[in-house]
Amino acid sequence: MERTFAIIKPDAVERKLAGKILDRIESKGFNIVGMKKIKLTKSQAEGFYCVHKERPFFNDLCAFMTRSPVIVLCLEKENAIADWRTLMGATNPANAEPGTIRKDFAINIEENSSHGSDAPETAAFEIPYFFSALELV
Ligand code: 3AN
Repeated sequence: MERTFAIIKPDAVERKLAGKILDRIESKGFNIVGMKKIKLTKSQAEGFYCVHKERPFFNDLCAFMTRSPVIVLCLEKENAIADWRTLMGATNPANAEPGTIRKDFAINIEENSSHGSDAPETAAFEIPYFFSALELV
């Protein structure tokens, strides 16, 4: 079994798409081992996205991620990291496969409805950034 970290981003929570996204997650066989709704502070968003701090979209991305609540998740299944990225689709919804979350729900490359760890090392940073061991059940 593998664990990954996921976010239902502000654009999706605002449009009340959380239930539809959670339904897709459970329908694909993921166990939700951690879940909470939080409103990120600026410093929390900047710390989470620190790998992108030199990118031109960094400030806009942090402003977007802090404008309203998100739902953070720890998901578990075999091959969870790759399978969650497949279910999300490409970063830019214009390039996402039909039937993916980003194709169906995302607004644009920034407001793209969901986040997922891209590698085991990323998941190992991102999961404990938001969850204590006691919150993963
Ligand atoms: P992914 O979320 O698919 O792993 P990353 O890690 O490259 O993509 O980017 C992190 C987040 O930064 C994306 N989910 C998206 O919200 C935003 N982002 C990425 N590339 C751009 C871009 N060219 N312009 C605006 N925002 C972007």
